[in-house]
Amino acid sequence: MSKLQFQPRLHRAVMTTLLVAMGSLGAMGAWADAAADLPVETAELTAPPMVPAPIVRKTPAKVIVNLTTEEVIREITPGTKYMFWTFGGTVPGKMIRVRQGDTVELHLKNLPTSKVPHNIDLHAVSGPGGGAPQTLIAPGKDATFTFKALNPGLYVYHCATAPVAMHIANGMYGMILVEPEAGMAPVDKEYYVMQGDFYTPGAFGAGGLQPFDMQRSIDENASYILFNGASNSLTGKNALTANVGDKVRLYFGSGGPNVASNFHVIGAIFDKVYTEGGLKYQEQVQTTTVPPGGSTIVEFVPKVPGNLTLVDHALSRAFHKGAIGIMSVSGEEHPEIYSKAAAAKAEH
Ligand SMILES: [Cu+2]
Repeated sequence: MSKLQFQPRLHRAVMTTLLVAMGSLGAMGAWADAAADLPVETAELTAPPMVPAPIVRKTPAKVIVNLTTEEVIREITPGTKYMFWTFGGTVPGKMIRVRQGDTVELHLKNLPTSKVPHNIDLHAVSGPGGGAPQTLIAPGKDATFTFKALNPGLYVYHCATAPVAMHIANGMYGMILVEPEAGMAPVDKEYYVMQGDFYTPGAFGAGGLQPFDMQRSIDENASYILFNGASNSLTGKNALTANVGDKVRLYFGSGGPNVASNFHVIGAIFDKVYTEGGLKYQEQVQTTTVPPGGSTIVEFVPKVPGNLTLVDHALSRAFHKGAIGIMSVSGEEHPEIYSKAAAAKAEH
């Protein structure tokens, strides 16, 4: 009788062994069943510097992400054009926001106007290639794969088609934010910025339509180092905006392919830096390093009105290769914090 009592457990053990033996097929079947019960929603994707709205859901969902790969000619700096390869037509590509525990069904379509195949490797994926093998598609084709967003954090995604460094150098990167289950603290302003290095035969601002220069990429001798794919993407009418006292959060990534960023905002101190895009933060930071294929989340509060300046603090990059952006801050003066009057008095 005692043996009979053990039978159900034995049965479960055999079943478990069978499932393991069946490998990914069995596991995927069970997972697909579980995912089938989830509510389905389509992800809001945003072009930089905008960020998808925070997730208010408290439970997992199946999230459909529709991305395209597009090859577009656009100004890299006023007067000079470049053939960018993109996710969704922008550099960086569209930002994705999901919640830890979500099942993501990613649809990638390579537009018929493309000249070459593309795919996607998302660093938020646990699995070989991050989705790249499943999504390698010729122009005019599409592909789908599914992954579970197991780990919270801010993750880079990029094209992983050979030559990979060339696809990335042409602008094929973006970011996916996986919010922790508990959500993220609300802030007043969120922006999406990525740094990337670009390689052309002509020097910065040489004019015309500049092609990709493979040798300069191999030599890591960038002609342009840019925020959001153009020297003026965050300046003039494109400047970021905030008000005095706003809690500002920047989702900042480095697409590379080769150059790490030394990210700094002139005129502000980061209250928090979620180092390398993870969950732990450092406080009171002036400059943070972001490796290619890595990210950071920084938070700060502008204290007085005026322009804050985003730079790679390897400053030749900011002032000679384009890695510069502006955040225009509006609001009341606070002379007890920063006094312009003191300078004016000194002149008298
Ligand atoms: Cu590509």
